[in-house]
This record gives sequence, C-alpha cells and structure tokens, in this order.
Amino acid sequence: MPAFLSKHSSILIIDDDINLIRMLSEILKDFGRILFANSGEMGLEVARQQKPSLILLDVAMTPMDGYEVCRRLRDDEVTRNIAIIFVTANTGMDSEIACLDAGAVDFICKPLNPLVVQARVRTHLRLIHDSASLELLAQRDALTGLYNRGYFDKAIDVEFKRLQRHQLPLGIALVDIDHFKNYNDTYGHIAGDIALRAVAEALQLATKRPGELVARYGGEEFVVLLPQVDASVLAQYGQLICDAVRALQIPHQASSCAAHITISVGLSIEIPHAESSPKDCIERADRALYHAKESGRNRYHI
Ligand code: GH3
Ligand code: MG
Ligand code: MG
Ligand code: MG
Repeated sequence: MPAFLSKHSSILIIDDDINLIRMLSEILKDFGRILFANSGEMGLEVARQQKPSLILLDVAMTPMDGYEVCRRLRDDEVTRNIAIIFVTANTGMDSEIACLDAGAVDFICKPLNPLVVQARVRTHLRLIHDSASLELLAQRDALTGLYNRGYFDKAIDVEFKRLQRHQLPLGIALVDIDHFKNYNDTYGHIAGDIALRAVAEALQLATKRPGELVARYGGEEFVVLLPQVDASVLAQYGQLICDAVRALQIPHQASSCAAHITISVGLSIEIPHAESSPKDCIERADRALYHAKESGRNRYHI
C-alpha cells in the first residue's frame, strides 16, 4: 500500500444524509481512518479536534450549507490548511466555479460513482502526502539532518513569545567548532563534512529535554534553544556538549587547544520581556561565544 494511503490518513465526511455517509465510508474504507459528521456545526467541531487529512463536504445542508462550513474552516487557523472536496448534486459550470472559489481543491458530483470518488480522493491524498514531505524537508539542513536556520528563526520567535507570556527563562547555546578552517586545510573538505555531521549528531544526542531544539545556524556553527532552564542547568549543558564533542576523539593536529576537534559555546539566559527580542538573546550568546574563544576555546562561557 502506498504511504499516502495509510492509517495516518484520515478523511472527514460531512453530510446531512446518513445514507451518503454510509456509502462514502464504504467506498473509502481502505483509504484511511474515516470520521463523519451529519451537520456543518458538528463537522467544524470534528475538523478542529481531529485535524483530518481531507474533508468531503456536502454542499446542500441546512441550516449551515457547505460553502459556509468551508468559509469557517478557512477562517480558523487550526483547520485552514485542510484540503476540502465538495460533494454536490448541482452539476454545471457555475457550481463548479463556486466550489473552487470557496477554497475547495476539487469537487465530486452526485450520484456518486465509486471509482471516480476513489480516484479523486487518492489523487488528493497523494498531493497532501507529497507536500507534507516537502515541508519537512524544507525545515532540515541537508548535510547534518538538523533543523536549518529558517526553521530555527521561526521556532525561537514562537518560543520567545510563549515564555514571555508565562514569564519563564529562555536559554540559548551558540556553538562554534574550534579552528575548523585549519581542519579543512589539513584533512580536506570531505573530512570536514564528516566531522560536521559527527558534531551535529553528538549535539543532538546530548540535547534531551522536551522542547529543546538543535539547529545548524550556518557553516560550522550550531544553535540550541533551551526553554525553561535555570543558569546552573544551562552551564551543565554547556559543559556536557563540550565533553560530548571532545569524546568523539576526532583527530585535529592543527588545533592550538587540543589534539582533537573541540567546540566553544556561548550561553545566554533571560526571561523574555517587551523591550527585548530573540535577536538580543542571540547577540548575548554570541558575545559569550567570543569570550569562550578569547579565553582559550574548548569551553563554554555564560
Ligand atoms: P575559530 O576557532 O575562531 O572558530 O576558527 P575557525 O577556523 O573555525 O573559524 P572560521 O570562521 O575562520 O572558519 C570556519 C570554517 O568552517 C571555514 C569554512 O571552510 C568551514 N566550513 C563552513 N561550513 C562548512 C561545511 O559545510 N563543510 C566544511 N567542510 N567546512 C565548512
Ligand atoms: Mg445534503
Ligand atoms: Mg564560525
Ligand atoms: Mg570556528
């Protein structure tokens, strides 16, 4: 069975005709989990709670018709991106245009032809699956598999606002590999890439608390988001990742601070407030990183 037709897909059928719900459930029973609602109001509720992959939406319903349900789904941040296929008895160009203008991805005409229903639903589930895969891919750095800078920038914005609301501290660790230019010059760029991957993996393995996020910030720099830490836990974390990278024992003869690859870490911690921004947190971590480098590398500074 293709990945997009799986137990991970769910299809919500919204129709005021219980016989139609039965029929569609039977036609689509192998396409994923089937959810149903026999009114627009109930459909909105189920869509919000279950976030289905796809909605089959009857046009003619009372008191709330399919167009109104569609509009409300689109207005709600939680349900905005769920694909909708209208099911309509009104054939004709105007009705087709009205369905697509309302924000549906497609429409199916009654009386239902099971093979047509299956073909259309299959097509849309495949598209939904493919775009979800692309979205995941776009969050990642190709070399290390860590989250990339773009994803981190969005995540820190969200986290900063959340912690500001709750008046809880946000910790940042900025990590930079020591003398990495020398490493490339000595061992070559391909060995450099392998070392970068190993450091990335060590950082990921050492970063275990829920809500923490490791990203490649650029080049040979990494950044870690550490929500709700206190200064002593943050300092322990700084030491832990320095030790973890040293323990990889990747030889680095051209380093001035050790015979192996090491990192320097800048740490910052603050309770977000109205006059500060994520950028300030990063800048503070960057200044701490500068101090870690200046005072000999292979260490953290807070
Ligand atoms: P410092 O201890 O002061 O950080 O010295 P450094 O040599 O690490 O600092 P610098 O910023 O001068 O050099 C960073 C090097 O990282 C230069 C660049 O060639 C290397 N680098 C950045 N991205 C990659 C990458 O994707 N692969 C490899 N192999 N090297 C990279
Ligand atoms: Mg109806
Ligand atoms: Mg650097
Ligand atoms: Mg460096």
